[in-house]
Amino acid sequence: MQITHKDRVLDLSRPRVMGVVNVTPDSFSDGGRFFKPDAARAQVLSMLAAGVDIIDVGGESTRPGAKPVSVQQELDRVLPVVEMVRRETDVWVSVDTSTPQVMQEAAGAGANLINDVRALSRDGALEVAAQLNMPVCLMHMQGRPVDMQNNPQYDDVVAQVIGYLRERCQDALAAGIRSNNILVDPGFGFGKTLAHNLALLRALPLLAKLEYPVLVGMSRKSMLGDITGKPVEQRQAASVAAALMAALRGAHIIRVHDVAETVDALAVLHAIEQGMGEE
Ligand code: 7PJ
Repeated sequence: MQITHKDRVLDLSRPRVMGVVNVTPDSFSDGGRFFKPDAARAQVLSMLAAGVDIIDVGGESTRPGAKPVSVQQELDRVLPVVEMVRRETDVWVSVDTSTPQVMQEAAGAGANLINDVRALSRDGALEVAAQLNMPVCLMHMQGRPVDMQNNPQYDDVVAQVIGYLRERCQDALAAGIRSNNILVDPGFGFGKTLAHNLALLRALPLLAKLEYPVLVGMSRKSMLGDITGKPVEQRQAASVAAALMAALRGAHIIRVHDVAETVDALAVLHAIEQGMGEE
């Protein structure tokens, strides 16, 4: 499996690491540390040195209760970072947005992938993504960020999440998005209890049967706090464990904050599975 954009190819025959660069003042796990362009730049360069495969730039916080952001604000946050990464590196750049205008302008600034937690549900998003002809990640969310964690309920979380993603993939194809440009994501923590998240993690092999690359993001999320009892700044080990378990169950791209630790863990997994150091 692979994804391509223009002359870039990302081989997904082994799990790849997407590094989170939040350009928001209120994102829960970074607390806005990377809002300043210089800080974002340092963050990107250190992720690159650690072996990151994709840099994910986001200008809207989707944390429960986060303030809505205007299109102009999102552009002002995201574009300088996309431009900087493109100017200084050759790495894949993803833009974490649901806003068609941001998709379009980020693509113009050199982004290679659209990562939409709303699965291209905003007006015009499907059309813009189709016209840009770039890879798009379609994520499942129940409810909206403001209220999604108020008592989320499912009859069968696995069937409903996979069913939703299958429908969004069909809508994307109908809008003219090419099948080899589609990725899917169960949306850990987006309108889900711990039990829902764990059921989805166990069921990743079923999601992989849709035959689209699977992206997952559990890094530092409250599901890991629920399990370990630890605050967000002490969830690195739990995040790495979750990344490995997702990789073992067929995830192709793992979205993380702690790139160096995740790259090492995946290297160990790869060595075990491929054999390494044998005569
Ligand atoms: C995800 C994301 C995720 C994808 C965020 C956070 C919240 N994009 N953007 N999947 N989460 N595709 O990083 O904790 O799980 S923002």
